[in-house]
Amino acid sequence: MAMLLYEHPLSSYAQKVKIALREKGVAFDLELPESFGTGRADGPFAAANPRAEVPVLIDGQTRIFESTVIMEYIEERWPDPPLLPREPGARAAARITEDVCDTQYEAVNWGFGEVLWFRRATGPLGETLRAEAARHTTVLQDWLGARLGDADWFGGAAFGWADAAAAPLVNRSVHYGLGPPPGSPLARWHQRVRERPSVAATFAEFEAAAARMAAVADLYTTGGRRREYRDHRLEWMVKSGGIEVVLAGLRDGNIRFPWPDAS
Ligand SMILES: N[C@@H](CCC(=O)N[C@@H](CS)C(=O)NCC(=O)O)C(=O)O
Repeated sequence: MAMLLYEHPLSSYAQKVKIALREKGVAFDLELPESFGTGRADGPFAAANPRAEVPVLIDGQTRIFESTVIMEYIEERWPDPPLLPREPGARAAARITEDVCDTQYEAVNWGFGEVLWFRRATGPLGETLRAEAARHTTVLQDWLGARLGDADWFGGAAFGWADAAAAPLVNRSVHYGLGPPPGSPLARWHQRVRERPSVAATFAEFEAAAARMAAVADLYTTGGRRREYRDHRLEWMVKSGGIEVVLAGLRDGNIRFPWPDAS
């Protein structure tokens, strides 16, 4: 039986995992959980991940959540072709790039989406949050660009772990009009990475879902679903001046905090 990946095509964490599976040539089915975005504790998705977050990988009896843990599992279960380099220092460097992408960078993209797609803030506050996201994006892209240097890939000569982790983040910035300066090493890397079949397929799913976003965005602000405010995302919203957004979401009942929930 093929493996199942619970995912959302817009999730950078899910995209990272799909790129890894496709690089390995492993077959898998995709499913957007019916309860996604509700935090509901019923159904097979929540049974596999009490945090009710995607991605979740189901491989027979093995059920794994947390995208980095899933990446480790994929690398260990299908070692060829390897995504992590061999040398310990290079492996650590790849993991650091992934960690910053998963935490600080993802939070900035998420915050921009809260304003653009979910209209959590309009007027001056909306402008402030967009400006902060743009400023932080530049800082993070400069950091990534310095790590890339003149190499083709983050690990040097071969595509690998850090490329899979960074691709969804930089691509989303490009989608938002916040891409790296044209002609810069990071912009050239983005051109290169999007050509890889594993990445091209994953980005095509992202684009299709992004085009549908305007139609479904209201679900998240009318209380039909409760968007999760967690960790670096919540921190980004507060430090960027958006505590009002958090308070409004709590008042209107359309945000939630991570499991175990207060309610
Ligand atoms: N640390 C987790 C984060 C996963 C995560 O936050 N996923 C988001 C989608 S990008 C999610 O499922 N959120 C659930 C919700 O908003 O209800 C990982 O790396 O897998």
